[in-house]
Amino acid sequence: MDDVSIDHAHKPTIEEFHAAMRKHGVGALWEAQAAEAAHKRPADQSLHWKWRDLQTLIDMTASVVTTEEAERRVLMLQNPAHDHTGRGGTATPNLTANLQILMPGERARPHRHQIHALRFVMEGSGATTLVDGKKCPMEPGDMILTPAWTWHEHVHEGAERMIWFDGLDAPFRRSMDAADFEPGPVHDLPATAADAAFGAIGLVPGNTCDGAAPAQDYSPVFRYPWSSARQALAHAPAADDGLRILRYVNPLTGGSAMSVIDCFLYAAPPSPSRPRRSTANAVCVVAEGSGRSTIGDRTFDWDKHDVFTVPHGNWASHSATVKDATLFIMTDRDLMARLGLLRDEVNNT
Ligand code: GTQ
Repeated sequence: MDDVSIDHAHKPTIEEFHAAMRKHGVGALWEAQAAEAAHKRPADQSLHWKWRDLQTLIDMTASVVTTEEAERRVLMLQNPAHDHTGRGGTATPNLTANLQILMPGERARPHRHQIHALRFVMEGSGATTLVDGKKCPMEPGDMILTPAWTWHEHVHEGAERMIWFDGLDAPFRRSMDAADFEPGPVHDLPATAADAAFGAIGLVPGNTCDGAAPAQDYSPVFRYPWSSARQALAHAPAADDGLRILRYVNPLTGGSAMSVIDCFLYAAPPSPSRPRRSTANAVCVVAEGSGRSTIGDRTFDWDKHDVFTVPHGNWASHSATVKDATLFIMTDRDLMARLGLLRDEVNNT
């Protein structure tokens, strides 16, 4: 049978082919591959924000804008390589790393979003984060969850300027077009269990022991106090390279404290830890002390409150230059694990 739709006598020019493809919303894979190769950027490298430099900006921020004007006074740590939305880039492909500043007497009004967030307190005392109505005091080193669709607000009735690290899975949620937002006022507060009900080692409240799966994909505990975390870290067993690790978990499941975002504390050993690498991405906040890291082909020294990234695929090794050098590490390991994309390697040579 003759194919009447094709004029075999006329050989289309490449321009005609491109025009026809454009008209019908079609592209040619071999041309896209060539274009992609030309745009290929080098593997993501570690970025390092020194606290000294951040402090200068924090000082300026607190003078130029109020929480009334800014709603939330937040500075974003940016890697322009991950700018897919015109916002200037995010620290890692799936997770943002921000700093939030709250002055005495200020408050950040309640809202909720389909984005998981966490706070790691860096400086100051006396503020409270309310998470679905639960009061979470904010003391240095405390880690506080504000899981997706929980109402959260920050209130500061203390006397010192507060600075905390904000980690959010916003880039991932935005790439899925699933980052809904609702401003306050707060309504329909769900029932929550007091964090204190989980305060005994190895015990959880009874209504979750009847075999029913937890309804939420996040921990019912919202505040992980520094005072107990650092004590536990001091007693944690060391790996053969001296590294001691704690993981922030959901006590009902033993898994990641929230879906997507999986957090750890590392006590860095005196000599460099074995290089590890992963398909997951990490942001490190220096919680205590000073040390040195080699990430990919970069080696740098860090001090308290510095922030640096360990982009996926980079070999990373850490050492302490003073005793008790501790890193708070936020990763997208749970996202990668859920998708079957998590691969870890340790260099044992
Ligand atoms: O505290 O709710 O760093 O909504 C970015 C967006 C913090 C917050 C950020 C937010 C918040």
